[in-house]
Amino acid sequence: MEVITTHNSTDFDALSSMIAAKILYPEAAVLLPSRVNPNVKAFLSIHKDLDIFNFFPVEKVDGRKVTRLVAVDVNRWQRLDRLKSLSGQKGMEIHVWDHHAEVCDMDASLQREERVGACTTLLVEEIKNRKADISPIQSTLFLAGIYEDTGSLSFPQTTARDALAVAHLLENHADLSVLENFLRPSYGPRQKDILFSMLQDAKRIKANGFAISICKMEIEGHTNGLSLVVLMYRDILNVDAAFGIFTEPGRKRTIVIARSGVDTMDVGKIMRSLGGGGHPGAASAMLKDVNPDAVEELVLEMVRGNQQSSVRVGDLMSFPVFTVHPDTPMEEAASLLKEKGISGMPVAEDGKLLGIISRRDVNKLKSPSQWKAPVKAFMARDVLAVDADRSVPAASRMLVKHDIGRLPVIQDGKIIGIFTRSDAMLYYYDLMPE
Ligand SMILES: [Mn+2]
Repeated sequence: MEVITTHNSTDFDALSSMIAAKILYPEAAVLLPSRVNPNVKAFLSIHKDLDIFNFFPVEKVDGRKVTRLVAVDVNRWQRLDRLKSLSGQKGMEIHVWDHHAEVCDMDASLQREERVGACTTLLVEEIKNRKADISPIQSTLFLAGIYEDTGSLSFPQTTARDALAVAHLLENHADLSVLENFLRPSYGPRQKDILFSMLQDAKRIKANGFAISICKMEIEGHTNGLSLVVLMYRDILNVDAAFGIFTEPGRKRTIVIARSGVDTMDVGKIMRSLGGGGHPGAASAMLKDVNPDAVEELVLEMVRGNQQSSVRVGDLMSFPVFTVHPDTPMEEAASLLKEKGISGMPVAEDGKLLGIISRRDVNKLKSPSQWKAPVKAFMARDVLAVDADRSVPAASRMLVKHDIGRLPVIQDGKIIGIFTRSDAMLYYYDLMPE
């Protein structure tokens, strides 16, 4: 048995990716997750009599008989509904079609993961390559998938490929007026109440150069359309990013919804570190048994620290820094270099950087009198240094440009640390200390 499935909380891109995958894998059974977004549910309730929406009941799937799993718009086991048990299954082939930034944890033999605006785009491209037919209703659904994930081709992650896929769907008679009715997610009195009470105690916070707002709220029971509410909240407050932390007391669940309007703040990354997922501009996470205050702290911490572009040299430098006084005799400096196993060290007086003395300078010494002479006679005086507030990429560029291994770090005219190549590596490989 072959199966096609997608992520829980199924949106239009996920649904349309499954229906498109069915064209590519005609023998496969399509499994609809149990949680489906409200607009998708509304669409399905009207179209369910159509053959293409003939879903196979998940509970009737005998896991041991699944020979191939086709996962679309998802690449992590934890986001699948009721199929996690398939994860260790021997002899089962996995195909992944996805456009998320998460690292795939499914052991796939075919992996089509590309950074396009919608997963549907990848499948429509393949359908087009194979010259397979698409009915008007399929075209309409696929268009809904691409439009939903790209904000009708307006979100920053939209690519030319999404637009070309849209063109192909319009040629195949996708119906724009049908979309009109289903793409607008539900915003009703309940959503309005939530939005208004969020606005009542709304706070703008400056963090890491971003204006953000985090709103904590208790809500009774499951509520649809919270992502739209957070989006509207962000728009009204006019902040770079907004986070809604909604706790359902009875169900002991906390849902965190994040919306960012600037490409320098990747909320997908932040939500992934909370165990959720999403895109740079729109993401969410579901947490159990957590204190909302702690979640708020965590989000704030990540906004402050996890955004690479804003890590400062002062955050990564090595310190305290070992310096020598300008009057130190060269022989003493030489043995210090040897003892510490370093190739150079800053020369400073009262914290003020005067120069750098290196092994190269030591190697130039000839007469015994030179060994007794002070460091200041031999040190290099034109020393490059970096301000503690500079960004790490800027400091790294200095290391590369001048082909040097270390830069003294200066704050208020005093040397406070040293920024080395290995500090730079730490940053680029995302090995930031927790
Ligand atoms: Mn998607």
